Amino acid sequence: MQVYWDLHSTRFLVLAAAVLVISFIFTRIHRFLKHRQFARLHGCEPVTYCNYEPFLGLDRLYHFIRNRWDHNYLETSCKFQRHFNYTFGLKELLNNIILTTEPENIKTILSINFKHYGIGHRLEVFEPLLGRGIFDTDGDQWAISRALIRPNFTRDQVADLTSFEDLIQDFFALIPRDGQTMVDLQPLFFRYTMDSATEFLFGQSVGSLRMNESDLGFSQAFNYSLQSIMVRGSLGPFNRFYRDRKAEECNRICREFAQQFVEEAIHTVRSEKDVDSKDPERKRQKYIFSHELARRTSEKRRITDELMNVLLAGRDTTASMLSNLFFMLAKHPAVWAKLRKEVTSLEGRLPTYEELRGLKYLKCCMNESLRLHPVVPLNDREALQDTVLPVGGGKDHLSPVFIPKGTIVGYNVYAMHRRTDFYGPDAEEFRPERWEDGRLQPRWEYLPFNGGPRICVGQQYALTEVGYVTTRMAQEFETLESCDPGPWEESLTLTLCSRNGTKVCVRPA
Ligand code: HEM
Ligand SMILES: *[C@@H]1O[C@H](CO)[C@@H](O)[C@H](O)[C@H]1NC(C)=O
Ligand SMILES: *[C@@H]1O[C@H](CO)[C@@H](O)[C@H](O)[C@H]1NC(C)=O
Ligand SMILES: *[C@@H]1O[C@H](CO)[C@@H](O)[C@H](O)[C@H]1NC(C)=O
Ligand SMILES: *[C@@H]1O[C@H](CO)[C@@H](O)[C@H](O)[C@H]1NC(C)=O
Ligand SMILES: *[C@@H]1O[C@H](CO)[C@@H](O)[C@H](O)[C@H]1NC(C)=O
Ligand SMILES: CC(=O)N[C@H]1CO[C@H](CO)[C@@H](O)[C@@H]1O
Repeated sequence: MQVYWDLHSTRFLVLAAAVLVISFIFTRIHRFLKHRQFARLHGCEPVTYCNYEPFLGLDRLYHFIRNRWDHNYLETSCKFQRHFNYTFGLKELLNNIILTTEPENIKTILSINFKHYGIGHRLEVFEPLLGRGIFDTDGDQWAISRALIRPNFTRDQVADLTSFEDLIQDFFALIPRDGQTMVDLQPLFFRYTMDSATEFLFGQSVGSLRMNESDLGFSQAFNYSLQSIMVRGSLGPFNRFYRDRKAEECNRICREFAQQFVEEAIHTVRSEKDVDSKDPERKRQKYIFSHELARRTSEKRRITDELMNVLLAGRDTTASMLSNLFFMLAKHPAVWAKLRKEVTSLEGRLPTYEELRGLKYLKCCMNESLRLHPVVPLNDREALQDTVLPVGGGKDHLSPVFIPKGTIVGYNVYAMHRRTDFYGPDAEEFRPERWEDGRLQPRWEYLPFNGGPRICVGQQYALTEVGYVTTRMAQEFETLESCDPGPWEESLTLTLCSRNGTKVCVRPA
């Protein structure tokens, strides 16, 4: 009896296993044929893979880690992109990744076939700090966030320069003026943008420029939370095994800090309603983002999430741009002199929004900074369905490329901004003049703020802030000298900034 049973169950198991294996093979074959048919239909040709070791791609993985370590990851990526004619495949552990620097492909990902791609892989990493909002969700949820936020970045709110000026005074107070003492502007820019962002979003600045470095509570917690996001992001699929208690604590501090302003906003907006009905001619008050959100939803969690999302998207980016720009300005005295000459048109007055927009050379410098050092240098999307990129396949790299569902497609803005076929043989040089007289009118080959439906909502805000700080610096300081003997080096965290900070000496006018 016993023997009969054993035989019977063994037979059953073997049979079950066989069915499983066969169905697995069958689905694989089915998928392969389906893919091949789809690829043929669209005239796709395979891309070149850059790995020598074709199974797990360990050779490339090793090089990437090493380049990160040597702080020349982006520089190396340019050579690589050029060598592989700007579109190629990469095997990384069990994933197939497609990397591209081709404007036509990027336009397809971000605009033409926008719906074929998502950022689902981002949510997992960002959610503990951000919750779910505009920056880390997809599909309908993202569209709702975008509609909630978008209308409130109009000219009127961006054009209010008084809070930028208040902070400039705090900022100037921290800069030694003898022309000899070295100051690192980079941490000051990070404090400046933290103060301006919290003022704009919460209605009250955290005042980090006025504090001693030892009590930058919120800023430090936020800083640590971002670092932890970066570590988790770089672990890929293994990130769920990563536990960082200090980061959890910092996330809690940041969110509770924001929550207190959300309570206040909801309260203010409620009491406003009572007043409003009596006084329809309510005079225009200072613009506060959290109040604007509270007028449109009373869900506290939603407001908190959106505030954290916009803070993350807007703060480090703007500070990084300032530190990259000033690193290069300090290395190019002639450019600084030309900027100073341009702002003399203000005759020492504070600029208005219109006057700021009229400073042409300033705009050239900002464009050039974002070209050479795009603050978001690398980005990616995940294919949500089988789809096609227009170029990069085949021997001539000109055929369409098949992108199966689930593939990560990475695009390299840094390398694209340095392509000599778009920007000429001096593409590696900082030369704002190349933008003068509208000579360059790039489209998808220039992408500091992304493009398509997910284009940066804070672009005008950021350019106004950076333009304002630069103009005021140019009015205030005659000389701006670099105290850094070396060239600019990359520091690649969530954003791209100068590894050695922005060390300068300044002398007042
Ligand atoms: C120099 C400064 C800035 C740069 C270079 C920059 C760049 C970018 C880029 C490249 C994206 C696209 C990210 C992606 O989809 O993967 C983005 C999105 C975004 N940016 Fe900016 N940004 C800057 C400043 C700001 C500021 C100041 C704000 C807000 C006050 C802001 C708010 C946002 C938001 C909310 C998104 C998400 C939009 C969406 O996904 O629909 N950004 N930004
Ligand atoms: C890139 O294109 C050029 C010119 O079309 C060709 O000579 C070269 O072999 C290509 N490189 C690769 C890696 O295929
Ligand atoms: C900052 O520190 C100095 C001495 O280190 C102290 O005199 C000053 O009161 C502190 N300021 C604040 C705002 O804590
Ligand atoms: C934020 O983190 C960076 C990178 O870890 C560190 O260098 C910097 O000093 C930190 N800034 C503050 C204000 O804590
Ligand atoms: C800066 O770049 C933008 C975006 O490509 C372009 O439209 C604008 O004309 C440029 N500004 C100048 C002064 O060249
Ligand atoms: C960074 O700045 C310090 C201080 O000015 C300088 O001694 C050092 O050489 C710089 N490092 C690089 C790589 O330029
Ligand atoms: C100040 C301001 O422009 N607020 C706007 C925010 O968005 C909503 C919805 O479009 C508008 O009604 C507000 O006027």
